[in-house]
Amino acid sequence: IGVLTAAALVAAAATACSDSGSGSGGKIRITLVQGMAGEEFYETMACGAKRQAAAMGVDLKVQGPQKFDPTLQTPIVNSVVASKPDAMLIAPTDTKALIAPLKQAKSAGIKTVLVDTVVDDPSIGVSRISTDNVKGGATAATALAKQIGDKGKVLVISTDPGVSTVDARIKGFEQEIKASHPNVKYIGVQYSHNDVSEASKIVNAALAKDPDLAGVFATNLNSATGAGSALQQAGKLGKVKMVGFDAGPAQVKQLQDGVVQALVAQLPGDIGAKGVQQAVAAVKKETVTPSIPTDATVVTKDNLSQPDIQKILYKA
Ligand code: T6T
Repeated sequence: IGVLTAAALVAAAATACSDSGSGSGGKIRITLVQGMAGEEFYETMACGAKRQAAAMGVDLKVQGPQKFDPTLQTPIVNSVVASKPDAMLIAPTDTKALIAPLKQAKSAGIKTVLVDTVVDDPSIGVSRISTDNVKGGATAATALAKQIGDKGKVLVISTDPGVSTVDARIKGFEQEIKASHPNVKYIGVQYSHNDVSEASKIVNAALAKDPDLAGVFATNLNSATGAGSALQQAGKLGKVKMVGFDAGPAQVKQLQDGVVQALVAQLPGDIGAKGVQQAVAAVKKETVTPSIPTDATVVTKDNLSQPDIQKILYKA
């Protein structure tokens, strides 16, 4: 069995991110509903899920809204429910708005695994797989405090309230600053609606209001892209330090260019792969793990070239 499994994994790796969704013929059918299509975190997650699905002989489809928006994600969930897969992996875009559609999925007998984000209803999701985002936010706070010499004003740029992951990162960040960095002043969070140019505008306005701003924590990819470009355009590189969550190609470039000093990289590919494993276990009525934490790693200019770090950077 060991030899067969290894061979299957090699074959799966060779298929990289190709779809395993053709001709289901008796296979277990799973759909992954991303938080947003075409975004590096969720595309890397899809890659991990596809590889695992190929290795397990599962039929996997991937869908996602064009924006990280519950009003766009809900109709996708409804149509997935109508297509009656055996299981669904989903990153819900809002802790409340997605409860009703996911209850429909449950009533239809579809096993649901929450990947990355969650909803405010513990009865939803046979398994929940994500980074420990509170801890990740605290890690970001420690890294930013170090960069600013443990003193000065810090601002957080997030997406929208009601997104479980980024809310948890803000919580962890705030708790850590308050608990261990008395000379760092947390001046609050502002929301960009996950829009790059909105994140830029917020940082520009913050620089005008607080010219002595010392640091910025950007809680996800688009927040970091926008915040970083505002700092760059304002000529604040090196003066205002930044830590970002996630490690897409734009963030890695920002790190190389000195726009951002540290990234907290998640393991979206692992989240996707583990999601498929849990979904298959649920469908087969095998043991399911209700909660699976995945790792987060701090990436800096100093460790960027290490092979173990290169391996975890998100795919373009
Ligand atoms: O940070 C990830 C994800 O964990 C979060 O839930 C939403 O934003 C990202 O997809 C990155 O943009």
